[in-house]
This record gives sequence, C-alpha cells and structure tokens, in this order.
Amino acid sequence: MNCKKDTVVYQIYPRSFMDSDADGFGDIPGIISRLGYIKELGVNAIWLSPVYLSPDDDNGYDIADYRMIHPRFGTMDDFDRLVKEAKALGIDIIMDLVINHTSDEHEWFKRAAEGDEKYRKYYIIKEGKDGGVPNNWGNFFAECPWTKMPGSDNEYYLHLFSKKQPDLNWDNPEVLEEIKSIMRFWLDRGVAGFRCDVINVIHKKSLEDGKKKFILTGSEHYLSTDGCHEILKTLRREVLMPYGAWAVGETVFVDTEAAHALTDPDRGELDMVFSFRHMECDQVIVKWFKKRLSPKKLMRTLTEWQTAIDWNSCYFENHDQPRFISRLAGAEKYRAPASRMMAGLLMTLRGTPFVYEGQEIGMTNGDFSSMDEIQDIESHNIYAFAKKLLLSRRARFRMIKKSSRDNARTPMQWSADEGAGFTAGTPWLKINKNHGWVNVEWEKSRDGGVLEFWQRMIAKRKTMPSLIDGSFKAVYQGSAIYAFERQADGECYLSICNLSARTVKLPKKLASGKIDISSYAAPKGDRLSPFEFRLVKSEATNEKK
Ligand code: ISL
Repeated sequence: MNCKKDTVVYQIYPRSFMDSDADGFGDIPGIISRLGYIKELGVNAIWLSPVYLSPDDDNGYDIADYRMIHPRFGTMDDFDRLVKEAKALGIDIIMDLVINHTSDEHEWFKRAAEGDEKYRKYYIIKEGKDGGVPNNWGNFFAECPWTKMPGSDNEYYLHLFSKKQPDLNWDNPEVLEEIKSIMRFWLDRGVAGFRCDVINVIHKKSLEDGKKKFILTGSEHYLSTDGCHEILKTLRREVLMPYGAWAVGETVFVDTEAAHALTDPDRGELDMVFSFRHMECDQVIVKWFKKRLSPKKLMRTLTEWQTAIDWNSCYFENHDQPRFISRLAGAEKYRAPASRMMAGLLMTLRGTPFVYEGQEIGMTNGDFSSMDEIQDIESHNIYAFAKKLLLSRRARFRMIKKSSRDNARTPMQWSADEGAGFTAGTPWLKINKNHGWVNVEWEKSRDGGVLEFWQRMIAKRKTMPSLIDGSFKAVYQGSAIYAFERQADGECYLSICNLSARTVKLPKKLASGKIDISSYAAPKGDRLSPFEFRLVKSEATNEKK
C-alpha cells in the first residue's frame, strides 16, 4: 500500500468551500486562505473534487480539459501554490480522476463528432438497432445511455451518466496512454495520488443487451471486469508506483469479494475503495426511497466490511450523499451529539478515514423549499422520471429533499454572516439557514463543541498504534450500542457508540475499563447518553490481526 496508514483525508468540494473573489463560487485561493484551518483540524491530506476546465453539466465531473484549471477556480499558478503551501504544512493533495467519461466539450469528443477516425475510437460509438438505440442498458442519471452522434442518422455514443459525459473506450490502447500521461502531468506538479471516479465501470466487455433489472440493466457487462483489473494494474505499475503515489477508487455496486480483488496488495491495483453498502441502511431498493436508518443494519454492514477487507476507506459523507447526521439523528437537539459520535466512530474504525467538508462542524442537509433551489442534474432527472411513475409533485419533492446530492453541496458555513463567511456575493447554491448557529466561528469560540471533538478524535487516530493499524474485532451489536475493539502492540481500545437518541444501559461486558474519551463532558457510569461515544482503555489480549 502506498497510502500511509496514519493518513486522515479531508474532502473539499471546491465550489462550496471558500470564495475569494465574491463570484459566489468557491475557488483555489479560497482554499489556500483556509489551509491553516485544515491544518488545525489535524488532517494530513486533501482530496480535491474536480477543478478542471468543464462546462459543469455535472459540477466538474464532466472534464473538457484534463490539464487546465477552470478559470472560475483560479489558475495553474494558484494550483501550484496550493500544492506547495499545503505540503509545507504536511498536507498532501489528492486529485479527482474522472476517466470513465470526458465532457462532450472535450477536444477528443469534438474531433470524434467531426468524423476524425482516431478520436471516434476514443469513445463507444455504435449503430442503432431495429430503429432504436444499440442496446437496452440503463443509465446512472435515469436517462437513456445512448445519444445520437452529432450529424448522424443512426450512430449513437454511450454515456452511463449525462449525455454531456460520453464514455471513453478503454479497449483502445491510445486512451490508456492519454490517461497515463495526464496522471503524470499532475504527479509531476506534486500531487500525492488520485481518487478515481466510478473506476470499476470504465471497461465494457460487451455491448450486448443486459438482463432486465429495476436499475442499471446491462451493468453485468461492465462492473469490475477483467479488463478493468488489467487497466488498474497497469496504471499502478507504470504510473503510481514510480511516484510512490496512492489511489482510492470509487466503486459502485461492489460486494466484499469484488472490493477485495480491487484492493488486494498482491494484485497491485488500488490502495482502497469507496464502497456503498453502509450508505444503504436507510434505503428501500434504490437510494431515492428512504426509510428510517437501521442502526443494526449499519453495524452489521460495518463489521462485515471491516472483517472482510484488510484495509479500506472509511467514510460517512461525501458530495454525493445526504449528510449522515440528518439521516441518523434528524432533530436539531441531537445534531451536535450525533456529530461528535460520528467523529468517534469514523476515527476508530480500521482504514483510512475521509472527512467531508462541514462534517466537522455538524452541517446538516440543505433546507431547500422547492426544485428551483436544487441544482444537481441527477436530482432534476429523477424528479422528471418520478413524474412518469405518477408520483405527485409533493411526493417527488419530498423524495428529492431527502436524497438529493445537493444536501451535502451547500456552501461551507464559516460564520453567521449573510454569506456564511463563504462568499461576499450570491452563492451558487442556497446557504443553509442554520448557519446562524452551525458555523466554524461559533465552534471556535467555545469549549466542548463539535469541531473541538473532531480535532481531538483526529489527533487520537493519528497517534495511537492500535487506531492506526490495530486489529478490529466487533464486540457488541445491539439495537443501539455498537462496540468494537482495536488492538496493537499491547495497546487495546474499546470503541463504544450509542447509535440512538435513547439513553441506554451498557451491557456488563462493556462497563469496565477506564474511559479515555467520552463525547459527553460528564459520562454517566454504565448509562450511555443519546448518541454518546466512548473510547475505553482495555486489557490487551494476544490476539493477532
Ligand atoms: O450519487 C450516487 C450514489 O449515491 C451515484 O448516482 C453517483 O453518481 C455515483 O456514485 C458516481 O459518482 C461519481 O461519478 C459521477 C458524479 O456525478 C459523482 O459526483 C461522482 O462522485 C459521474 O462522474
């Protein structure tokens, strides 16, 4: 593994982090101005969501030029300065690598559309069938995954996401060469690695019709194919290894077996993956239908993954997921306790923790009141799609409000000022009204706040051998209490989380040992307060990893 085990990553969604020039969009100089804050938080790496040139159909996940910074985010000089200043503070930069697709405004696609044979081979272009599109596949954004090539009568290009995100043809060795060179371009600028977007769908082994499914018909033809494994091996061997760089892959619809194959050090592909199973504990079939989050299911899923994969990423929030504390705790009165508990849970699981901007101050879902306030392409597509299912306008909006990706994309809340200290202009996405009391300035002005607890847990995670690389053993999974043990070098910690809004009695076997940290100022003996987290020093046994 190239990623150091004491790495804690902070994900920045640049357009929502800090705006330095009052245009309502966050930018790189804004990030640089907050490096001190990030350093104080204690993390040692930043994953930067895309800052490349893009028409922004999918907020930068549609790249028009992989070697250019979007002017809205700044210049290449700004980027170089960010890498340099971050490095001086001991913080690495991880770039987002989106290589399943480009933008349709990328030079390669424009040339393909003009009929240039070389570039037509960069994409997946196919004749339609029986007067329709080439196959029966589904699409991640609830669109048809085939769109006619500009100017053509019966030729279509494949796009698993929006029609402005044509999929690259990974059977073409020239595509591989292009991507290798792009990766080296950024590694030469000093980045430490990549977060690889939907990496397990890049290679399509066939374009045959798929077995009919409720969602993503056809996915059996492209999920974690042998071809994908080969590409990842090549990228690791030829590009990442010579630079000592690391990679985390976002992998959709993977089970532990598939994740194991992608992260097994003997195979040499990825350092770790982002899997989704634990994000599905409040889902009914698809993420758009949500029920109350089941703590039991969450515990089971976490234990299953912690046990099956030797090293993986750990996360509860990112730019695609509604805020986790809104899913788990709901009411404002539990917001702070739930956030502190999540800090404890995230920092004591085994694996590389990823903190998403705003998570460390307990930011919640956006407070959107109509579709006009939603920007996300996926949300708008689903809203339109659900109309076809005859869902009422109210039901559709309720669904979007709970599940929209924009929930996590609202601007960072730095202060109670009108622009939340994020912008002096008009923010690109509505700022949550709760920035009056959920903000960094307020957190910094008091003792015992949410931010302070995140800082404390991150520091702990980075310094204790058992939390850095110790074994994981689930000790208790009740209806509310989750407890597991981490152990290394004769050191043993018991991590105890109350995943409920109830006060619960600790079972006997968890009630002994010295409380090292509690998320409450005055822990009450064998009773766990709502969403309390405790780290308990316990007797080491001889157990091996
Ligand atoms: O949001 C999702 C899961 O809850 C998916 O629909 C999501 O699109 C999928 O996880 C892939 O995400 C990544 O690739 C997309 C981009 O829109 C996302 O922001 C990105 O994280 C296409 O590049």
